[in-house]
Amino acid sequence: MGLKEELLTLKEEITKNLEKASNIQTLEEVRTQFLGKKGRLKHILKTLGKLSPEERKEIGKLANSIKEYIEQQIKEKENILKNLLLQEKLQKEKVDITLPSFWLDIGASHPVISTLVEISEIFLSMGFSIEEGPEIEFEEYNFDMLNIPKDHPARDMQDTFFLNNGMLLRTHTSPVQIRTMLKRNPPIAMIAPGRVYRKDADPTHSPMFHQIEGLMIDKDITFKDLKGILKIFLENVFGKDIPIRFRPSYFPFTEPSAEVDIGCTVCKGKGCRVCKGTGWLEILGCGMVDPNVFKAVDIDPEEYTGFAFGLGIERITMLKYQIGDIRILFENNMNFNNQFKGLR
Ligand code: FA5
Repeated sequence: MGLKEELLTLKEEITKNLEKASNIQTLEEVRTQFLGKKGRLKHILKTLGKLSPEERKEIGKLANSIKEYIEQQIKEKENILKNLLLQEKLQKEKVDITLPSFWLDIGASHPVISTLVEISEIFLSMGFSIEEGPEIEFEEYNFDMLNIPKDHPARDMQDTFFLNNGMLLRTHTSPVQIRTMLKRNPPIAMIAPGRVYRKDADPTHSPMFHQIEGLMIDKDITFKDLKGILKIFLENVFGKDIPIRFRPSYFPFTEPSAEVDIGCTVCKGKGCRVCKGTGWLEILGCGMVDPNVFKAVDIDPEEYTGFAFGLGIERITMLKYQIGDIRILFENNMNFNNQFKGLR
């Protein structure tokens, strides 16, 4: 057989083999078998040297066109096979979007946090800003500058966790009053929500709880402003008809001081176990900023007046949802927590 016939047979053979190739692997085999370094075409071309120049030209041309043709065929087949493979993969990985999905448990805010956010939003809407202070606090800010000097009996009102370095876990959010007044000049209208700590543990007292502090200072702030702001706040949380009363009290950092009670949310004022038969529930402490506190932060008490208040968030949460024991708020019992899903 002459070289020309050999080439044409080779072309035919390859075409047949290509038709048969059913996957990328066999296609690769065909490629190396015919076009590779040791392939059949290379082998034939090696014998070209024995031919006359005219023949060599003609056969060379033919060999080249066959090579191009084969390469073209392999490429096309490769595309077809790759496409088939892709179709197969798509088919295998088909997602049935009509299948019912598994249930994703969506989280929710803890009731104490939703109360904290709710209260903060009420004060934000009245133009108060939010301030923050550290939970590890200087004794000076937690007590001294709030007009509670060392050895003053008022220090015993709040059983304190002291740290080895002389600092303490803040017993209330009132030191944020001091921090804010040191940082900014009046007028001031701020609230400070946060965690506080006391050596205290019973059904209504927890060693860690949350408070919100409030402070408003300007040139003509009076007790009337305090009453008005607290009334708006309490009506927003407990409803328009909630009875509110101010009872004289004592805090070293306010003068005069008051405690605010609301009509018992459980018995509606008739008297029950929760309000200990009085029909009233204590909800927060407040008063006009004591001139001694102003002096400690270098604000002139002749020029400025102000009010402050502090409330326990757990207490309000318990009254809002009629929870009898504070400890359940911190037990992470999902049966309890799940009842508050979707509240906010
Ligand atoms: C204070 O802490 C004052 N700093 C509040 C204040 C601020 C008065 C500004 C005047 C001006 P008192 O110790 O009463 O006050 O605490 C305030 C509220 O925190 C209480 O009404 C109560 O709701 C809550 N509370 C106190 N101790 C605990 C506790 N151990 N667990 C949960 N809540 C508590």
